[in-house]
Amino acid sequence: MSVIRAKLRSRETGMTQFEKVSHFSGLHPKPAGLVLQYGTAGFRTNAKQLDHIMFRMGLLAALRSKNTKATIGVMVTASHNPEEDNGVKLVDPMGEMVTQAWEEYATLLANAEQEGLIMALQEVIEREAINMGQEASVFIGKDTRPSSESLSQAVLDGVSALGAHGHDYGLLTTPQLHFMVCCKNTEGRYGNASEDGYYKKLAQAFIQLTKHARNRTDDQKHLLVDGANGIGALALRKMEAFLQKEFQFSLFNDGSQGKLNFLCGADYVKVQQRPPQGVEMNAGERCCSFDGDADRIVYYFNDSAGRFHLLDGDKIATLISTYLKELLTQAGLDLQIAVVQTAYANGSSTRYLEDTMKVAVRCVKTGVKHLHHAAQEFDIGVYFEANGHGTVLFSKAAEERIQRLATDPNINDEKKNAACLLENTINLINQTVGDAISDMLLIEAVLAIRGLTVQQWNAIYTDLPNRQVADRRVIDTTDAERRATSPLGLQEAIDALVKKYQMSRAFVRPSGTEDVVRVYAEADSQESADALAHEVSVAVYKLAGGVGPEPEPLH
Ligand code: 16G
Ligand code: MG
Repeated sequence: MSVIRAKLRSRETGMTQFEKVSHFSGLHPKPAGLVLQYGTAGFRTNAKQLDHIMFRMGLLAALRSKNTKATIGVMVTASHNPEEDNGVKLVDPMGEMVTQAWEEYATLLANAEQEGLIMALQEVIEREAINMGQEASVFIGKDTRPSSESLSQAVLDGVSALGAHGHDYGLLTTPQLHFMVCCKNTEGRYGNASEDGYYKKLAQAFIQLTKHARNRTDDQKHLLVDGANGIGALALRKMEAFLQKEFQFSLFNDGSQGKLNFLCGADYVKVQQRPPQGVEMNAGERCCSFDGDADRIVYYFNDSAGRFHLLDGDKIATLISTYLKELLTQAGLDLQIAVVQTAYANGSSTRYLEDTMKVAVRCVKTGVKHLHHAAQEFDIGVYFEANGHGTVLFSKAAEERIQRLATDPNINDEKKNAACLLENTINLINQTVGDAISDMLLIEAVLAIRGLTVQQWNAIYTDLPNRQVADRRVIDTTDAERRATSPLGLQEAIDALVKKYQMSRAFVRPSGTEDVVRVYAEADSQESADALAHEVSVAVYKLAGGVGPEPEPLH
C-alpha cells in the first residue's frame, strides 16, 4: 500500500519516485557482478568500487529516516584504512550505529544489479511498511580522503532521489556526525547540531571539570597529538579557541604534508607498538594518536631509557572506570558500573578490573555496535576496545539521579563536589559513540583531577606482552570469514599451541574491514607472544588454505 501511495504522490510532479531513483541510479551504476559485504562498521573497500554503494546508502538512509520519522546520518570514511580506501557508516536517530536489522537491507541494496534496484527498494519498503509520503532528513559528513568529496555527492544524490532533505556538513569527524544526529533528534537537549555547538559543549565541560584540579602546571596542560593526517587534526585546531588555553597541544601529522594513516595514527601505534613517525617526543612527555576519522585514541610515552610504553583502550577504560567508581562512592550513589571489552582486551586489564577494582566486566564481539549495546544494560557502562575506540554510557535514570544530587541543597560538600564532577563528566563525554577528542579531554581532566602522571597511570597494571598479526598473504581474501573460523582442526591446533606458553591466550578472526585474517596472541614475555602469534598464523595458513608464501617468524 505504501508503494502505491508513493506513486500517486509523485505523479503530481511528473516523475514517480521510482523513475527518479532509476534515472539517478544510472549516474551511479553498479559494476555488474560486484558483491560487497557489510563489514564490522559498514562497507569499506577501495574507493573506486564505492560510487554506487554511496548512492544506494543515500537511498537507504532516506528510507530509514521515513521509517523512524527522524534524522539519519551518513558518514563517508574508511577510518584507519589506507587513503585509497573509503567506506560508509550509517547513524541511527539517537546517534548510535544503524540497527543490525537494517544491515541486511544495506547488503540487499548494495548488491542488487542495476535492473533489480527498484525491486530491492520495494522489498525494504514493504517489509518495513514504510510510508513513502513521510518527510525525511539525512545529515552527511565526510573525512579528508580525496575520494570523499565525490562519494559524499553520490550519497546526496541518493538522498534527494527519494525526495529527502539532505544536510551536507562537509568535513566532520565521525563522532561529530553522530553528535549532530543526536542533537537534532533530541531537539537540542543533547547540544546544538552544529560544529560550534559540539566544540562549545565539550570545551565548557572540560573547563568546568579542570577547575577541580588544583595547581595545574603548564606541563600538565600540554599534550602531543598525532592527528593521523586526518580530520581529527582539523577539528582539534578549530576547537583550540574554545578551550581558552586550559588545554594546550602540539599537533603533529596534521595533514599538511603526510598521507592519511601512513606510518601514524592510533591503529599504526597500537598494532606496531611503536611511536608514529613525525612526532617529536621527549622522554616522559604525554602523547596521543587519533585514527583517520577520530573515533579512536591511544596514549603513549617514551621513558628516560628510550623505551616505548603504550596506554591503549584497556588502560583508558581502567582509568575512567576507577575515576567514576571513586566519584560514585564519594557521592554515595549506588549505581552499577561495568566495563565492556572484547577478546583483544589484555588479560592483565581484565584481571585488574575484576579482582582489584571489583568492577563487572563483560566480553563481547569486536565492533562498536556490540560494545555499545552491552554497555546500555548498566547504569554506567564503560566500553573500550583495546584499539582505543570507546566511550561511557549513562542510563537516563543514572543521569537523573546525578543531576538531582548535584542540585540537592541538603548534602555535604564532599557529596556535592562529587555530584558536580559527575555532571560535568557526563557533559564532556560523547555518549553516541567513541570520540577521540572527547576521550582525550576526559583523560586529560581525570589525570589532572587525580594528580596522576602518565607514568603513574601506566603503572596501574602491567600489560601482558602481546602481538597482533594481519597478513594479506595468509588467506584467500574472497572467503575469509568462513575459512578462517571453520576449517576442521584449526581451533584444536590453536589450543595445543597456547598450552606450550605461560599465561597465554590466542585467537584468530576474519577482519570485518580488510581482506585479512587477524591473529592475536599474548603470553608472559614478548618473545613468547611473538612466537605464539607466528605459530598460530602458520596453523591458519596451513589449515585455512593460505595464499602466498608461509608467514615468517616475527623479528
Ligand atoms: C571497525 C569498528 C571497530 C573495530 C574494527 C575491527 C566501528 C565503528 N568500528 O573499525 O569497532 O574494532 O572495525 O576491525 O564499529 P577488523 O574487523 O578489521 O579487525
Ligand atoms: Mg575510526
